[in-house]
Order: sequence, then C-alpha cells, then structure tokens
Amino acid sequence: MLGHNRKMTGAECLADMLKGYGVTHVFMVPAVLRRTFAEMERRTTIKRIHTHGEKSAAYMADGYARASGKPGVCMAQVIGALNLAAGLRDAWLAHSPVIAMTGGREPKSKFRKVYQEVDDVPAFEPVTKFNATVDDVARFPDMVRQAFRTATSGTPGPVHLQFRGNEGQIDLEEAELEPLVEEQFGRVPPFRPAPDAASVNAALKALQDAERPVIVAGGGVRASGASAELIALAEALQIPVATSLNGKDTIPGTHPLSVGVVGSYSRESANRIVNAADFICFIGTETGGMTTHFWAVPKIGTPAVQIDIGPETIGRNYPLRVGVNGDAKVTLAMMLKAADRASAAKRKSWIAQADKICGEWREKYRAALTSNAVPIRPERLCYELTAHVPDDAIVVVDTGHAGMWMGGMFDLRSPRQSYMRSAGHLGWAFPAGMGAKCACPERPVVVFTGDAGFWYHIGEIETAVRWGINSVTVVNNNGSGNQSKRGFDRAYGGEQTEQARELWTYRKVNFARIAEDIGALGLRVESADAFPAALAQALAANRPAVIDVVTDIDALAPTAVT
Ligand SMILES: Cc1ncc(C[n+]2csc(CCOP(=O)(O)OP(=O)(O)O)c2C)c(N)n1
Repeated sequence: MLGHNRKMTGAECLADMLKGYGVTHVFMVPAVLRRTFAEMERRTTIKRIHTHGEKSAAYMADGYARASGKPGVCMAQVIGALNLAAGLRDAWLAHSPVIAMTGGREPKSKFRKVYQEVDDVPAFEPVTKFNATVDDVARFPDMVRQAFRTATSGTPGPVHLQFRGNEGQIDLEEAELEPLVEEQFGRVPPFRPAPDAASVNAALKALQDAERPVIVAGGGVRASGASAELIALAEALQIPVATSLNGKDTIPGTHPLSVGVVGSYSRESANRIVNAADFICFIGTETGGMTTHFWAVPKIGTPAVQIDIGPETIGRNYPLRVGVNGDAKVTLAMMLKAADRASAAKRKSWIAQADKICGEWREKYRAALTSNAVPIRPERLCYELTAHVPDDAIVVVDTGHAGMWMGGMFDLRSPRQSYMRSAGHLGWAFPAGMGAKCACPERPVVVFTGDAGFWYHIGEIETAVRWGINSVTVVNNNGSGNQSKRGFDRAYGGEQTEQARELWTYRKVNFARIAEDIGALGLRVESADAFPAALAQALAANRPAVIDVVTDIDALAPTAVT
C-alpha cells in the first residue's frame, strides 16, 4: 500500500478520512486540529460546528450518532478535554458511537508545568471502549480506522484519540500516508453476527411453550435496525412487547401488542404485565437497573432468555434458560422463519389480560392526559405531542421529569418516528437534538426538556441560529427542578420546610423571549389548547424554535409500580 512516495500532512489525511467515512459535521470548541479544519474547508463539505462548550459538543455528536447510526465526531483542545470527557458519559451509558479527538501533550514539555496541561488520558478511560494517543503522524490512518472500527463494532460506544500537541499540532507534520477508509465502519452495525442455530431453536422453543411471555426490547434492537423483525415475531407468536427507555421506538406505542416502557421511568401497564409474565425474552437490553427498576420488574428467577450482540451482558442480572449471542435483526429473522404460529392460540387469554391492563392504564390517566388545567399539566403536553409530532419526527427527550413524563405518557404513532433519550444527564436533550438535526436535516426534530435541563446549555441557541440548525425545543417550564421535590420531602423527614424550596426552584423566566432575542423563534404557551398551533408554527418556521410551555410546579410524575 505504501511506497507510493506521496507525502501528505496529517491534516490532509484526517480530512480525507473523515470525508471517506461519511462524516458531515464535527462539533467542537477551538482551537484543536486547526490545520485539519483548513483542509476540511478545502477538500470536503464537512461542517465545523463551533459550540459554546465541549460538553454540549459531545452531546451534539451523540445526538448525531443516535439519530443516524453514523459515528458522531467531537473535538477539544487540551484544556477542554475533560469537559469533552464529561460529555461522553451519556454516550457511554447509551452505547452511542461517538469519536472524541483532543489535543495532547508534547514529550519535550511534559512535566514542566506547561500552560493548561494535565494528563487527560486517564479521565477518558471509564467512558470509552478505546482510549489512545497518536504521537507519530504516520499513525493517523491506522488509528483513525481503529477508532471507527471500535466505535461501531459489537456493542457500540465512544472512543477517544488524543493527538500530540495541546491543539493537536501534529496534524501539520508530513509523512507518506494512505488515507484508506473502511466504509463498513462508517455506520452501525458493521457486522451482523449470526447466532448459533441450536441456541436460537432452544430460545424459540422456550418462548413458544410459554403461556404468558413478554418480550423486553432494548437499544440493541434499535442499533440493529431490527424493529420490523421484532414486530413480525411478536405478531406471529402473539407476544406483548415492553421496551426499555432506550428501545422505546422499536415498536410504536399505538401497536396492539405494545404495552409501554418497563422499569423506572415507565408506564404502569408495562410493569404490571412484565411482572405477571411467566417467561421473559430480553433482546438488545443489558437488563440494567433503569429497565428492570433495580431488578424488581421482572423479579429475578422469572424464567428468561436473553439475546444480545455482546456476550458479556448475557445472563448478567437474570439466570437464563438460554443465552443467544448474535445480531438482533439476524436472530429475530431466524426465529421468525422457524416460528410455530399455531402456538399463538394458547396465548389468547394472556393477550386479553394484557389489553385489559393497558386499558386500565389509559382510564386511570385519561383525565390528566386530556386536562385543560392552567398551568398546563405535563400529561396533557405529552398527549398533544403524541397527537401532533410529525410521522417522520425524531423525538429527543431529556432525563429527570422529562424522561418520566415522556417515557410513560407519550406514544410514538409510526414506525418512521424515532425516539432518543438522555441516559441520565440533565441537559443532554437540547444539544443532542441539534446533533440529530445535523444528521437528519430532512426530518423534523422535536426536543422535550424541563427548564432545569434547558438551562444547562441555553447558550447553544446561538449556535443553532448561527448554523441554521432548525430543531424545535419544547420546554416543560415549571420554574423548578420539581422531580427533586419528593427527595427533599424525604430528606426533611416527611415534609420539607418552606425554605427548602430554594434547593429546587428557580426564577420564573420566559424562554421564548430569550430565544427571540438570540434570533430563534420563541413561542410561549399558557393554555393546552394553544399548543398544537404553536408546534405547527415552530415546525414550519425554518429557523430554530423554542416553545416555552408554562406548566404546573405541583405536577409530579407517577413513580414505578412493582
Ligand atoms: C448532570 C446531572 N446532574 C444532576 C442530575 C440529578 N437530577 C435529576 S432530576 C434533577 C432536577 C430536575 O428536575 P426536573 O423536574 O426534571 O426538572 P424540570 O422538568 O422541572 O425542569 C436533577 C438535579 C442529573 N440527572 N444530571
């Protein structure tokens, strides 16, 4: 391959490689890899999105990756490296393929108290699958390939490359370089390993024998693009489907076999049905605390099978009848092919029971979902979003109360809609939604966040306006982080003092005015009936939009049932 005597700079090589992998945007705070940015301008159409903080740059790259399946690239110079590492934590928790590039240390000035330096590499260790330094320009091609290969392969996840020089100035150096790209690793999944047939047959037999089985589908089904196969198998065998929060868009909430999100930020019907099941088929879920409400739903000991691309997760939390190691789409297709459809008949009364439980949930929350109360009830806001979010929208949801409200009360209506959620970080959704919009400019992006979450990266409104990143952000604005209310009640031994409210309340602010001042469309909604028109106006605006919805500070989301 080499020996062509064609020298190029690291910057030229990196720009060519990012283009070759299909990267369309990079997210960063300068100054890092400056020469590479100059080469990107000359040699590619990659957009260099200059943000107001490294953490939001990482969240944008994460949103880009989760929306498209293509690695999201974010960058920081040495002094911003730990801010970037902090931003990788959500991508790590959500198994999102993010590639972080930072400036690093020069051997000649190490340990001499050079300006701004600490050894950043260890900080990336707990939030990456591959954490490496590029110290010689000759290593650009193979290290960049390894970054893409690792981020996308197996269970996807973030990687980090530190380039020599506090601003990555190694990119100025020249060598004989081959900017070879393996396009296969430009998107998840690069491989679809087929499981062992005997394990598939054993899992299928156990599932078919069960009278009250449930499938729990997670983010692995989403990463594999296996929704259609999941739904087809559930229909063929007549099995209800619950999802993890990360797998919420693997089956529309309006599908007759969908029972909702199971676990902590969940829907009561899903938890009740999973706990009434005699058999669980986990697929593409690591059976973590959030999905199982700390292993109470289902109870440990419930007979189960688990299907996953990552062998290390199979059986981690639940003793299994059968473990199946393979890609979700391939495995589900194999199961579907061998499925005994006649076995569905014995599940008639189970399906009727599941329908009844779902109906009871709807009845229980009907009044809240359709409430005209002022200030607005968040349940009603979720109900309006279910009805009015476009058929091909990407819905991006923050954590805290936003995660609880939307996880439990919102339904996707179409298999063309996507749902992405913060894996735990308050403030993730607004920048992640911007990244999603960069990745899929032709699709509407609707972000749902609380005001507590929106404050984190509010400066990025300016980035959205500057770059024309036209996502729509719905702010559930109750002037507080009121998910914390219950916790402080407990801490104060039952009921908190009036002064304790200073621990979780904020000033009342009109975010629509702030958005307008920065150049976005700002709309304020004070009555629920006005929301659909505001959403329609925001979606049609052709500029970034913030819908400030004034909601009830006393509205607390229901907690998980066990
Ligand atoms: C980075 C980060 N820090 C702290 C938390 C803990 N946390 C969870 S919810 C919450 C308060 C926000 O409450 P919420 O009711 O979601 O806000 P609102 O919807 O009222 O804006 C906090 C501080 C977190 N999830 N992420």
